[in-house]
Amino acid sequence: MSDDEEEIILSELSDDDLVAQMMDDLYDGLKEEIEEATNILLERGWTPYDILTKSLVEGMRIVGDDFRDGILFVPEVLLAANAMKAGMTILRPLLAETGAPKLGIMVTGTVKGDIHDIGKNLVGMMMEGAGFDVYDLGINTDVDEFMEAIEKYKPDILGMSALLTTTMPYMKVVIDELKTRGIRDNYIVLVGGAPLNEEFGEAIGADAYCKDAAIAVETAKELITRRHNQIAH
Ligand code: B12
Repeated sequence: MSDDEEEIILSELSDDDLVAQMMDDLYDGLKEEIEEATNILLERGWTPYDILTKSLVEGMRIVGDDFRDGILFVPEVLLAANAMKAGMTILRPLLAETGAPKLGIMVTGTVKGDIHDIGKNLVGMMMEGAGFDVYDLGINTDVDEFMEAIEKYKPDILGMSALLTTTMPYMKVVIDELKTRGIRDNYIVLVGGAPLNEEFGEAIGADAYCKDAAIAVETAKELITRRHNQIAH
């Protein structure tokens, strides 16, 4: 830092300036600053959800645009992702703490060949907050791992994430295996990830494509209720 450059004291910034600063800090991969700012916003009464969506997710969107445009490269994006995860680590227990009644069980994973996990983790956090038990199989999950987890955890919902156009077809491999085993209809299959869309979800035989974590929660609740009603009749 040069002498004439003032050190920024995060706690002295207004909410708007702090959120703008968080986006800069996320862009620069400054993990500690993201942690500090996340805690400051919490102290100021922000909800974990608002902090997630208005600063962290929005910040990552900007990183994504510049990655796409060749302004940022993998090492920088990795640092940004780590900073984002640090913020998410603080928010996760708070989101899960809502005391919502238990709604069901979800098994989730990023499909084989794909190591992107921020979106999947975010969906998992929000689902936990809404009252689901979430078993996360992590990244690079193959069809056998999905099948084993389904047998073990007996979920209501199977969630799959893919961020690459080259890995999204693998979701169909998993759904086809469920069909082969004759158990497809035992599960609600939700899929998500930036390159997907509704048509793709339909084409591979998923129950729903969800654009973001909030929609994932809404859709999960709706489909679970519908399923319970069907069973009751
Ligand atoms: C961060 C990032 C990385 C990080 C990942 C770190 C991590 N731990 O996840 C690193 C640097 C490792 C990385 C690596 C690569 N990446 Co990358 N990466 C991104 C970036 C910038 C952001 C993704 C992200 O986290 N977004 C924030 C989260 C919150 O959003 P989200 O993932 O979309 O999730 C939301 C929804 O989609 C949905 N959702 C997601 N999953 C699920 C699951 C379910 C069940 C449901 C219901 C909903 C849901 O809800 C989420 C929350 O709201 C994207 C750009 C973009 N526009 O997506 C590129 C991007 C995905 N990467 C890309 C590429 C090319 C790569 C690499 C191949 C680069 C390389 N040359 O090595 C490698 C791939 C490695 C591999 N085999 O997977 C491309 C993909 C292009 C394509 N068409 O396939 C993108 C689009 C960038 C670009 N425009 O070029 N990447």
